Amino acid sequence: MAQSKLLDYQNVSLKGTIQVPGDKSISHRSIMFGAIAKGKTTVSGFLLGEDCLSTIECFRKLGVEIDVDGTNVTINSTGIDAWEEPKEVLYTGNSGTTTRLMLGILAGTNLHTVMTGDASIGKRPMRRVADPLRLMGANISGRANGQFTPLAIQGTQLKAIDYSMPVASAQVKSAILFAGIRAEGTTTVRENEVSRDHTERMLKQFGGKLTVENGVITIDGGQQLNGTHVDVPGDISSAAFFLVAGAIVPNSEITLKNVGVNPTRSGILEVFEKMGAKMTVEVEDQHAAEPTATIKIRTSQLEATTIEGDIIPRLIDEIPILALLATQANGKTVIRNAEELKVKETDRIEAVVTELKKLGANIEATDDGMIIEGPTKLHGAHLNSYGDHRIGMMAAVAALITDSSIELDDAECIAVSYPTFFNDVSELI
Ligand code: SPQ
Repeated sequence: MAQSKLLDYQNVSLKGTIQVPGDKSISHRSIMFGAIAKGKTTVSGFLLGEDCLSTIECFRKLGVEIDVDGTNVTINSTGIDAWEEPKEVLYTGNSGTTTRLMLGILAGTNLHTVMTGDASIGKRPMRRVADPLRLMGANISGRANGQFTPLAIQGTQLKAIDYSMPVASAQVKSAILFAGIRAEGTTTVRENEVSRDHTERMLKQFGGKLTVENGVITIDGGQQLNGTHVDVPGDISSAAFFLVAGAIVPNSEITLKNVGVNPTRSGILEVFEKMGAKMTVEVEDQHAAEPTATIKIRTSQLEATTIEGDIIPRLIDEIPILALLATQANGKTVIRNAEELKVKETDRIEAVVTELKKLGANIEATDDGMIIEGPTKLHGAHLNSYGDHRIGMMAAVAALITDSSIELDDAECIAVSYPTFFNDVSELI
């Protein structure tokens, strides 16, 4: 039975410097590429969140040697053809990224594998990945014709496809690109809206080739990848909670170091600018595989805004915390075109609206987003995380500005992406 956590932070201000943990998306991919490549891969700044540890466990079951020493990880692999057929089910925990990307990887092996995850994963749609992979010749079966886990994959020789993405999803795109590495011919993926491009960037780090032009990605099959070093930057999706906290908690001034600011992820910074946040972004190395920055944020007077269109995939995971931010902004904030939120760890439109209403926020759900009218003084309440790390952290940041404490059910789920979250909160108080 999940325990509740009392979040009692009255009259606090936040001051100081922190470095948020490694990027979740990049950490997953470092293990996947390291396991596919031949030779030794070293990773620094790896995220020790539950999701990324699930990825490591899956590859260990495939016979890949992976050593974890703090946030340094070493992968020794003799390449994908040397993986062993696992005797056990591969358990992907709460991680959509692990489940979907591994589907693309496993489809082109010569192995039979079965994958399953937790209750939340069991409800998340998998046909968005299984269907294009089937067009490549993949053998995938599962509940509701492959829509839900458990999924069984009989690996086979895949063939290239030309695929136009029906939704903006880095997971779908990445699964097809991973499959494309093993397929016969040249695979093309067409994106209408740009989604995070960590897979494309990292493939090149491992010596692979692909082209990206006007939203069209092409990759040749039969490529051999070689082990390398991956430096994982801090996760902007984790930094987002402290960016919002710094902007809405009175008398605060926070510095966040080494935050990944890949333009396909940094939509939140554009929203902060539009809302008038007192923020500076100092980019460290624009030409690194993944650019990083030091971001400073101070308590700010905020104006409402509209968040819609092609910025949505570049800040999709930040919408729960942006909704909290909007409760403190002057005017009506409208979030549109974000229906993808309904198929995350939980229905994040419903969860955000229900929980922020309990605190007294003026917020309504729409079909593809929400409308928030601010500013409102928030009060304490008993909240639910729904087992979703991002809802849990939104509740914890809200507790920094409520007039009395918040009791949060299932706060442990925060360890999925940010196991040291409460230490960092304490560090700044
Ligand atoms: O891995 P998971 O559970 O899907 O994690 C989430 C998150 O909030 O951490 C989504 F719930 O992030 C996804 C993100 O929303 C991670 C991701 C990736 O690493 O490729 C891509 C996005 O999902 P999608 O469905 O848009 O491709």
